[in-house]
Amino acid sequence: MKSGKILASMMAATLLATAPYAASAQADIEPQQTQPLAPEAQTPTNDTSPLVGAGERGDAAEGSDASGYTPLGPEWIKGQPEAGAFGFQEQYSEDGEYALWMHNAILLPIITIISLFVLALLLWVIVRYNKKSNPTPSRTTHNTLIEVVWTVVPALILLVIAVPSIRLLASQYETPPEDAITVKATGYQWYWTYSFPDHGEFEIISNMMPEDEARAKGFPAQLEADNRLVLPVGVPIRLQTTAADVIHSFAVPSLWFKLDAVPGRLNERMLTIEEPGIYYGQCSELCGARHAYMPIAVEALPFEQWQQWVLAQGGTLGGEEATEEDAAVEVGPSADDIETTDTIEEAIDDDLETGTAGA
Ligand SMILES: [Cu+2]
Repeated sequence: MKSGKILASMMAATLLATAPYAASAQADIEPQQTQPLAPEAQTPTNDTSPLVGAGERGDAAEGSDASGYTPLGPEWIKGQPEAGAFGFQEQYSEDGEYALWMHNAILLPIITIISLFVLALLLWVIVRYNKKSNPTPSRTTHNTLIEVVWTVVPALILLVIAVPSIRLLASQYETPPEDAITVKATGYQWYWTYSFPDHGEFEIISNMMPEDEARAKGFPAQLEADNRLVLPVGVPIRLQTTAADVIHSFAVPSLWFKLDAVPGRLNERMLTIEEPGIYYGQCSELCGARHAYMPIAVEALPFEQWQQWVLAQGGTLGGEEATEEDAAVEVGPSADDIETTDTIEEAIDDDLETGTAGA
């Protein structure tokens, strides 16, 4: 009777242990092709890429004709949940690939071996040492060798897990280089805005694309956005998150990215996307009635094409230098003024007279 109970609880524990790996697939998404794209399709250019015509998604690409930016079509979808899928989505960032490797090559084998070993031990005890087959049990209480083994072996297993785990943790906290491209994602009830402070401070408002429209265009319903977050491929991105009302969370599974967006606070993580494509995510912090309807659609483009997109949105390519120069002129006396006059106060007075200060 008792052994049956133990067995039942073990089965339950095994089921619980494997449950989190089940992907949260959306029921209404058509299974998409998972095959890697043909080599010529890996780098979309205006000549060879199967791009959607500008007119087909005019809402997502205002002024696309002049700038040459056209949103990528459904054949570029790389990161999205799939119906019936099991495990992680394919990874398109260095951290993601490493984490997936760690999960598949280290964690899963260790978990499997330990589970089978404990199961075998339990079965052995149940069969060999039950009351019927072993009526007079041994009274042994200590065995030094076994005690040393069951202390040292688990410690070594933990060590084997700790090394790649700490490496991954450190890599995820790596500070972006100074020239990384800054993007600020702000969560609202219930949509996202993306602003580019180093590129003219333009802002993209990204709402969920209506489901019928998304289906008609071949995009996954409830995951596609009317305006995507367009990012460059192969360069470090400083992705910052914040929120305007309640806590949201910016999460894109296939880019191994999840960062809470907290009102009054700026969180930051580096992201480098390896391939052009479309990667879907969702708000991952319960934020209210329409929490499920504020998807994240990331479109990764080669650097030059991303620049074209920036220009199409009214942004600038000058980066920080240009904005710093502008700021210097507006805010106060320039370095030249200070050199040719005696004091800073005088320089400010000069500027006030000529109307260049405090503009
Ligand atoms: Cu949210």
